[in-house]
Amino acid sequence: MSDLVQLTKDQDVAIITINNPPVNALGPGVPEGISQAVKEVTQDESVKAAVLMGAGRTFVAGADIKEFGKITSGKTARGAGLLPLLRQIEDCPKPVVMAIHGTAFGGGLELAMSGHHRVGAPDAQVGQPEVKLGIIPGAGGTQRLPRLAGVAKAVEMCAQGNPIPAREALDYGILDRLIEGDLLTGAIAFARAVLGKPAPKTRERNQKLGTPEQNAPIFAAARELARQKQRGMIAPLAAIDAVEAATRLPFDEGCEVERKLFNDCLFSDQSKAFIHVFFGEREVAKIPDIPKETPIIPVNSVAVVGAGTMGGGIAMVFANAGIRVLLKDADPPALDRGMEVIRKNYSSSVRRGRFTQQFVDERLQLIKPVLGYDDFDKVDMAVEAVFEGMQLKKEVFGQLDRGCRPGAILASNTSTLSIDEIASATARPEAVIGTHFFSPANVMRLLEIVRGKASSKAVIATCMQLSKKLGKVGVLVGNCRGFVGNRMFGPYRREAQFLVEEGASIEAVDQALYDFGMAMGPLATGDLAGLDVGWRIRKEFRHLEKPGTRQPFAEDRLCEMGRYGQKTGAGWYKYDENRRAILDPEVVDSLRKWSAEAGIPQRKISPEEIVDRCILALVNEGARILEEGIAVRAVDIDIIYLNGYGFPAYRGGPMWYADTVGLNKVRDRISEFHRQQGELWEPAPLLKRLAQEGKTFAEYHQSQDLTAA
Ligand code: T1G
Repeated sequence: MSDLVQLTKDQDVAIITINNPPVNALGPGVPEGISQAVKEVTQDESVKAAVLMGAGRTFVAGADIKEFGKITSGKTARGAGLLPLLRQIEDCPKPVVMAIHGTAFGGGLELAMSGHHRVGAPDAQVGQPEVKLGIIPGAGGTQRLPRLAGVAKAVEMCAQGNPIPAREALDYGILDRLIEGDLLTGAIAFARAVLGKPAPKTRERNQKLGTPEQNAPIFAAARELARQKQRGMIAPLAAIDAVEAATRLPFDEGCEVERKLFNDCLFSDQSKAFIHVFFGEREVAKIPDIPKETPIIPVNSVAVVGAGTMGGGIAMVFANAGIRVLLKDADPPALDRGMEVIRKNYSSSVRRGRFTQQFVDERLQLIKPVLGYDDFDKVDMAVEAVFEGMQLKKEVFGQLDRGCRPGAILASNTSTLSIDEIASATARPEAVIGTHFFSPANVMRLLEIVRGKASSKAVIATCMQLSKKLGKVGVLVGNCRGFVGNRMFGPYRREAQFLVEEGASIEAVDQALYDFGMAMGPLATGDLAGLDVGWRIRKEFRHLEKPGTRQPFAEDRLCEMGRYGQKTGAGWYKYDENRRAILDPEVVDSLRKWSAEAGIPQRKISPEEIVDRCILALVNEGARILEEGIAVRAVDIDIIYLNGYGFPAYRGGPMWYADTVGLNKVRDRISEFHRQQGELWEPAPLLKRLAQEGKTFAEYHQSQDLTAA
């Protein structure tokens, strides 16, 4: 037996144990080991039944995702896949009981469903998350799951890709029993209890497949939901087609339909992008010059300075992670308002079923409103979240320097200002770091962790690890104006304004980017965030603008009219009481007038140009950020844009998208804009170099570390 799969016995029950850490993925050698073990179980007359389980922390969490790249690049042929193995298990003349703990996901659940029975630990989960990788179950999952759980549950699990807990799996018939206590002991007892009884083959269990009349509305609703919630994605619709085939065709033919749909998805750009994102979200946690064994500073209590929208949201983030919070505001009414907003947010989470009332009550207990810095000497970390002005931030950091104990982490939630300048207000710059949360802080997953020149490795490592505990995707970025996300968002929104000033309609600009896959168009996004935010920053940095360089004027004008966006009921659009955007003729007329006054020739602009001007503006700035070492890798920029800016995951992020288009084409298109629009479109040197060398952003790893920025 291979060391990946062990075969032992407990008297007349064989135990097949898969041991492929960390998640028992079905990588090379594992299916072969299982097959060999099942063969020996079949031939060994002293064996009456078998239990199959995973060693370590989980049952099988799926096929080995690393293998897909080898298949799509042609390095390895896909072959027959897991189907023959699953058929061998199902046809075993002795009952095979699957014992599930941890996460039986993807191929793991498909393996489990080929068994005759399934038992699970109460905290186990099962799922077919393949659509989150841009593929569908490829080993009979879309054919066996409806036979065990019924069509509606199967199509939901395969199309949406969310796991379900063991209790629900039991209710739907995916599990036959929950095992309290030792799983293996319980599974062996279960195996003995079914000896002599019929061993059901899942592929022959057709009772739950329903009739075409019953199923038609289920598939129609699933397709409609996929079109809305998974807009632009091909895998969810393919998964629905595969489950539908299970209700219409014999098992083997259904598997053939699944196999073709799986292959179509596997070789799609979308799947390559999703797999890039899967590994990317884990890659960003690895910082080249911060060793894994860097000591972590314990963070069990935090002080948040500023009880506004961001401060309140940040206080909730820490409380939700079970960390005690002092929420400080100098102004009693502001502090009361802040606490009121927190209570309202929590109660709406209870109403939506996201949290239980008990969870919320416990979290509220963790948040203590205070007016001063008195107890700051007891906290492990302070997070400043006051108004975005350097003077005020430096005053606060002076207070933190005096009030916090030695060794405490001093973090700023600034979205654009210099961490180094903020740190200069303290005598401990090594303790200062940026923790840029995205609004609403208690919802958005992205956390930009901004490294100052002096930020210590322990402070950086602690914040990177803390982000996972806070349920955030933490990405380390260098210290420059706007860091990574906002620095790139500037040119993106600048181009959107230019396009409107040149004659594109407001709705055409937003629609083009929405159709590209962005969660929201760039102009509507400005209305959501508040046009005054950018207006204030432009005024603060006006003196840095290069004379003679074209600057957008539309949003400044809208702000001068008091049109800040949703917060004032009007910005680019006007908003009804449900915050629904309505085109405003007043703005359309004003734009025409302003553009005429500015002497900007009006022209018809295609959706393709709109997308290229906005998206390639992101890419060009991203290339500069990469070359300056402000981002560690291209994938870091991608992860920032997927988790903080609504970039479509099925395109992998702006840098991955550019690689998919091809850097030669990207360089040529940017050069074209450079000729038309002037120096703002100067192609980034790194882009030109990689295009010249036939390389991709994904391959690029700069030599210098982040502190060089
Ligand atoms: N293949 C390869 N590596 C994997 C992996 C997988 N399926 N799952 C996890 N890893 C690596 C991961 O990259 C990380 O590596 C380490 O394991 C720990 O993971 C045939 C075709 C199981 C819930 O989509 O959801 O089956 O960074 O940090 O937070 O029809 O991993 O340490 O070097 O995420 O405790 C379907 C994907 C595959 C499950 C554990 N299965 N994995 O979460 O740890 S397609 C999935 C997860 C398929 C079939 C189809 C999570 C987890 P490193 P981690 P975690």
